[in-house]
Amino acid sequence: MLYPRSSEGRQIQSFDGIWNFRIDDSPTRNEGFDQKWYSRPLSTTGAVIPMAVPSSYNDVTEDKNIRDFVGWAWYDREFFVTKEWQSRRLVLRFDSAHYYCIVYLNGKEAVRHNGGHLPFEAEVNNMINFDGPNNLTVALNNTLSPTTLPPGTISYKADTSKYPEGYFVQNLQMDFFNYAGIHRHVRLYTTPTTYIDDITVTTTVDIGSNVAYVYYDIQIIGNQAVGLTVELLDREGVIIQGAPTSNGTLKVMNPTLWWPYTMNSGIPAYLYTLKVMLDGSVIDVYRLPVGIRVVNVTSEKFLINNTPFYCHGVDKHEDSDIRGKGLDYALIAKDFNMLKWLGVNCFRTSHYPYAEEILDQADQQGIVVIDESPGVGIKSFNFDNQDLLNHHLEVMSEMYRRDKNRPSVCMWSVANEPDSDSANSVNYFKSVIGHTKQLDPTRPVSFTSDRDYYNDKCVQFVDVIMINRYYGWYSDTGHTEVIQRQINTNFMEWRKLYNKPLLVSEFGAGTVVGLHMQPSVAFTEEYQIEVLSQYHQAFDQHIGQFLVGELIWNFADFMTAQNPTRVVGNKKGILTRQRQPKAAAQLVRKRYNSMFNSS
Ligand code: BDP
Repeated sequence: MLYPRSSEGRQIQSFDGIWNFRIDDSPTRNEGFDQKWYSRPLSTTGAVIPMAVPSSYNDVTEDKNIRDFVGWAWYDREFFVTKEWQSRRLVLRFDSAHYYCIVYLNGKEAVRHNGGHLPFEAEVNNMINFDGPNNLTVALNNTLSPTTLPPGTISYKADTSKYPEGYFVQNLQMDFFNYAGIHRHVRLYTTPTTYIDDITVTTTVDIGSNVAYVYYDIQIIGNQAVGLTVELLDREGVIIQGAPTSNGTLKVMNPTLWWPYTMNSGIPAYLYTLKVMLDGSVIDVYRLPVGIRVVNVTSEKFLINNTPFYCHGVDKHEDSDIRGKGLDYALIAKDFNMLKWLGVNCFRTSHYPYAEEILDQADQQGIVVIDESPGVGIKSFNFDNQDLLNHHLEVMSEMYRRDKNRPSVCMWSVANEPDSDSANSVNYFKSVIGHTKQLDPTRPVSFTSDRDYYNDKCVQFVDVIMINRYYGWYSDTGHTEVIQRQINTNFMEWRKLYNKPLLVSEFGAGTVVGLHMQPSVAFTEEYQIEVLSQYHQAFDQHIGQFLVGELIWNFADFMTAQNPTRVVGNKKGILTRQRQPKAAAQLVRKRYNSMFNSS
């Protein structure tokens, strides 16, 4: 699915702004559908409040019922469309809405989508009113169930001596707040009626002879007889290569490769543009950024353009004050500034695919991305659920379709910490990893395991072993002196069984900013420094061998559900939730900046 970009043939209208909003907390929790709230302005159905789009709705108001709401939330707004667009194809696109979403336009269903982190769109020409206002209504349900990703359950509390009638709680199987809302942009965009529907680009590089090949495949919908031209432009807009066919190979002599910004091997993050034109540019034009690079994995190394890449990275979350998981350009810019300040060259989109605007920055700034699906917290009781597996396969297809052309995306992670030691996990992961490899033979595939070398049954399917380890935190709390020994032992044991590179995809310690103690105690800034230093010393013994990276849990503090082990959220950030450094950030900054050019 192509990201909406304006061009000579395409225009965009944004629906970002303040919408009307209400939750359906009626006794049936279904009043909205029973009374057809979508058939009239939401403000005529009862009290509405202003709500920002994009944003999570949870932290925008002072109302606990809204913050903790589980069920259907409703949004609507009015918009107009110029008559000049009458002859164009009109597409309504949601970049993401969490979780299950039904969209109505002027009272009729336009599209529905299952899944909280990926875009969906619909052609809406027949539904638009060009002679007056249009009403756009969204019904959004954030309930996590055994067939959602992440999965969750609802427990009904039947004992009326303890709980009121109909009382229920949502049990999350993941460690982050289940923020809900229209999280990313909503847009109406135009294309011509014969249009470029999809572009797939892969690249290979022959380093020895300094030649690259750009393979492209273009889907056109409409008049297939239309003339098509493809041009590859360099950064200055100079045409490097061209072709008149919808699929083929462009040979690039002396290519400028896409490199992570820390690799001293050329211009960082160089992007070409693939310009696709239908009938000259009279009908449709689309410009796709293209980075020429190749990713390979050997038994010991993670190679970008045949050069070993060591990931000095962090795990992240889409999370901040007030807006929750809502897209915010200031936050994106700040996060990338802090990533660069820390010297980070890689992050994992823990635990769901991030906004396209975030990946744009990774492409443009040369930061490697491990693109993770929302398959977090899959338990043994989930694996036999065929509907969940089908949904997971569908989500991988949607992720691939959205992110396949991004040079920054160098590996797929299909899940985080599943019960990969249970017997029924094997078929599940064989299927999900197999499906992902079939979609994309050009990138390695993995998942993060918190199980061990002796009981994990699914690491056999991955290209790079990713392990999450909390020595000195969840085990031997307070004992940083055992971390190096435990890491070394564990590494060697994985190595004995598998001849694959290893990446530590999580390690860290909870730290409340401003808490100090000498000697250190868990949750103080001193303790976080001690924990990270011990891991660093252990890692240093294996860099250059089979260890291909380290990802600190976490870039910044983030919100979770309320829980006695969480102090207003998870505090393992090396930055606060407001992106200010804790003391450990200085340690990481020093280490990561000293690793430049060697990775
Ligand atoms: C890991 C999870 C991550 C948690 C982290 C923690 O992958 O989502 O936030 O532990 O407990 O197991 O801090």
